[in-house]
Amino acid sequence: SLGRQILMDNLLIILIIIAVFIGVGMGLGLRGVWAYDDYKKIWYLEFPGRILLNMLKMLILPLIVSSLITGMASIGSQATGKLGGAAVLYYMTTTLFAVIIGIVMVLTIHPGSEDDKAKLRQEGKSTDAKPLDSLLDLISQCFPENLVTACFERRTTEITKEKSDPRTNETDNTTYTEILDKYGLKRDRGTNVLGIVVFSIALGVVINHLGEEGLPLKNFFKSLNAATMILINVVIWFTPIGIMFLIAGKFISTDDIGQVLSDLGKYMGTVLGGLFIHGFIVLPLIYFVMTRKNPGRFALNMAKALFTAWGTASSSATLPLTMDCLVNKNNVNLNVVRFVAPVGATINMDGTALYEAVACIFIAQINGMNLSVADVIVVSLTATAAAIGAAGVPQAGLVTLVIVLTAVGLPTEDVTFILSIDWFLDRFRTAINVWGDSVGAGILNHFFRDTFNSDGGDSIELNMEP
Ligand code: DAS
Repeated sequence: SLGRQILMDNLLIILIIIAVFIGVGMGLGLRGVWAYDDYKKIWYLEFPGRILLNMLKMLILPLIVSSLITGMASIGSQATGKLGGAAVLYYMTTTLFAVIIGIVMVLTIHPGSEDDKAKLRQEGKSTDAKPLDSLLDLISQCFPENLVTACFERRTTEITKEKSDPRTNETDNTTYTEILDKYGLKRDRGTNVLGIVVFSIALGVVINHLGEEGLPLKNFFKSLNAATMILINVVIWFTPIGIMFLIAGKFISTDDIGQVLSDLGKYMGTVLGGLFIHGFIVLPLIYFVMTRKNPGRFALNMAKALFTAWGTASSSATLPLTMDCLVNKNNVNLNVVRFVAPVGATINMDGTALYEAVACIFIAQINGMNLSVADVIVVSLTATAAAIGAAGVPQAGLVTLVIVLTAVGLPTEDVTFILSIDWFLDRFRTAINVWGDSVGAGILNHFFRDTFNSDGGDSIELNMEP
């Protein structure tokens, strides 16, 4: 049955890759027949894809909670602290590398010029969101006031802009949400994953400390984790069909691809080039230097997750596949995966950070604005923060880009210029986000696997240290 298992595993990845190609082909083919704004037809076509997304999202909550609690309850708090510290160090350095690559690329290629602005011009008035408020928003998300509502709602502090007009003395109280609404961007109102992650880690650590008394809880979440994993194994088989229809729908509903390519081709090239360098050179190099293992093999084993990330444009929805590939194909220690993958999918977004830096400087270029060295530093720091704050859902990065633009005083309505192509870039940056999480798990596994046992914590003695 091992041979059959190997065949089944490869069968799925083959099906996913075929689905991606059929989806693109079907979309391009139907473009000639259907109008791009025939939303009703496209809605029907995308239906299987939406069901896939629903099923994956449905599993996220039990998966994250049970994985984190089981992981934390099994590995002891000292080890947890070390693993957590190392993980954060990895997330921060790689995200910053990504941002630096993006900035170097966009400054050398210089994809934007002032003429572009005339070409892309649209109506709109400038409004700001305060960077400090969005940082506070990030922190308050970590501590949801109500755990139950946090499971289905991302309650956020309203970010207001108070700019009084000296002539009329009127205060403009535009909220962050209003700014987003105005440009047709939807703030993610889904699960507050960050809050759930923080709570689960805390609960898991405490369960570990409780020892004997914590055992029923530990067993409960362990069994929930096992059951969720089985459900995931069933849902995963629906991935090829879902992805195929999602992609086809997207390729039809995009208006004038040729026009977008000629207006934004250089910008797209810059983002894709940066993502390529980060994903194909920097991350593999870091992996090799740290582990002395073959990054190509490691990447091939992640293929299912990477293609799903490309197909769904959501690193949260991809999480079940990411964990599956890490544990079952790359043999990463289950307890390392249980901690690193959910946290990585929530806060570690190399692709998004790179993209935000490029997009922000591109917008500066089309506005004819020369950014000072200080501005560039502000861009890199806020792009990193904005990527951490972005949820793992489609186009979240475009939403948090508003924060980066505000930080250097660029008109936030200019996000509309790059809106038309964002769905496409989103797929690539999501794949890089997932790849970054995976490489992180692989590296941390190299250093920590002996600390943790590989069978989910059974043979580890309950840790009673203070
Ligand atoms: N699509 C996102 C992700 O899931 C984030 C983004 O929009 O950049 O990783």
